[in-house]
Amino acid sequence: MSTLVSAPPSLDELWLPFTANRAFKRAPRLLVAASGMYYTAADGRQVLDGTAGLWCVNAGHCRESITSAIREQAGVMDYAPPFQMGHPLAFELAQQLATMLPGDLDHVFFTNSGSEAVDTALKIALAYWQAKGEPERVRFVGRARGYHGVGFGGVGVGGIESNRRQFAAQLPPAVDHLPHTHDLAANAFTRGQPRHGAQLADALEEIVRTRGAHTIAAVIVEPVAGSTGVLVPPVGYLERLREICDRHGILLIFDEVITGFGRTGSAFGATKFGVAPDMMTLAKGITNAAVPMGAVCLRRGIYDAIVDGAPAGIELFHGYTYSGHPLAAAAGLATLDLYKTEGLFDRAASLEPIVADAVHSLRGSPHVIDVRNIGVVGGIELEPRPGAPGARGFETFLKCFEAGVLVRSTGDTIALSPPLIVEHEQIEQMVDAVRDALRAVA
Ligand code: PXG
Ligand code: PLP
Repeated sequence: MSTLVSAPPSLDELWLPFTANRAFKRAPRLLVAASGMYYTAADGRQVLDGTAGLWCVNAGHCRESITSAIREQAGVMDYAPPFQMGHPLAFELAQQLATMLPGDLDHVFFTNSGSEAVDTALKIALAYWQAKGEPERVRFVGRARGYHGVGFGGVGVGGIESNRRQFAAQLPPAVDHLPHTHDLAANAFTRGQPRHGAQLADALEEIVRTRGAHTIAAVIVEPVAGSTGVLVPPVGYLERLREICDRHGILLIFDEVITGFGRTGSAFGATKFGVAPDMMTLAKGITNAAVPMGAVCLRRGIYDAIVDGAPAGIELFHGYTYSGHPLAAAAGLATLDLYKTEGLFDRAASLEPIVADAVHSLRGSPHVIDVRNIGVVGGIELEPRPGAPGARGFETFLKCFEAGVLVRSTGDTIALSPPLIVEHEQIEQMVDAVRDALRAVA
């Protein structure tokens, strides 16, 4: 096999995120190029991308229109300060986004990641209630197994214990968590939305009773929980959350960092499930991951309350050096254009039954205790190996990578979330790789 790029001189200095660094450095997996549906590994092998990178390369890799937009902008203006200054592309991208957003979301605050978008949305919620004259609304409600990135705010509202444990002493204290909606006994092997579990939203009523609605600023949930193992919302669940939030005047934030930009077979999770949030966090697919970017989208009323409610001067004491970075804005505009011209969200919708058939064909394979799907997402949950949770999932990921298919393991769930340009045969190839791997792992 030809080596495209010489191995890096040393693996020692770099500390990889969310990685078992010692094991990785003993047996590194390096990617050196990408195009369309494929990565090229350092040993020259082509690897079919079953995960769109990390749920983010929704239009496929190295798309020419995005690449050239970035290249062009890099030669025109590399950077402009976003504090007390601006540049046209950021405004243009906000405006383009606003035309796509569901409900009455029509204002946009740019960040550089999903984590920053989440922390920003939480701060906006606090600022909003202060502006509205209800400064005692400071509590947040998240959900067990929720993932909202790695900022202190996002970990605080997040519900993944392993992400919280090391930092528990300093996490925001005024947070309650709803129960998660995963119910194997009632819903295993459901295609699409599970039938049972809408009533789990009623836990919010219980939190309201305990804490008082007047203390709760916002509820934040992922429409479909991705990182935690592909948890699709039960029929009626999001509607009920919306209704309870409305009844008590609580802001509802959808974290659409994964579900945004076609992943569920619709532009957003909000449009897929027909439930409009008050704020939405985006990242990943906003630039097809070619330049880091995130965003908070919100109703005009929230923006107006904070901006009009403030005395002259700065209204929100928050922002990033790279908010609305010119290269990210250029990439974002080219990306939204590509989604539109290629009809990728409609394509995702038409792929949903094909993905569903493919992943549900794994029912009956060794270790499989559940299969879940929505849009261009499949989740295959494995029975954990006794005493070694996550090991079977991770070994399945390794076997698939050896076989030339990139899948993601999160605990003992295998997640498939390919770019929305995926062909039918490639979906089969991914599922076959998982099937073969499951026969091989102990
Ligand atoms: N919210 C949600 C719902 C996410 O899925 C973030 C916030 C944080 O975004 P940043 O850009 O700060 O990473 C995410 C990120 C996985 C995986 O394999 C998922 C994410 C990131 C890395 C891996 O499930 N989601
Ligand atoms: N730390 C220091 C010392 C800084 O000066 C800044 C920004 O000016 C930051 C952190 C925040 O960096 P960013 O705006 O890229 O999030």
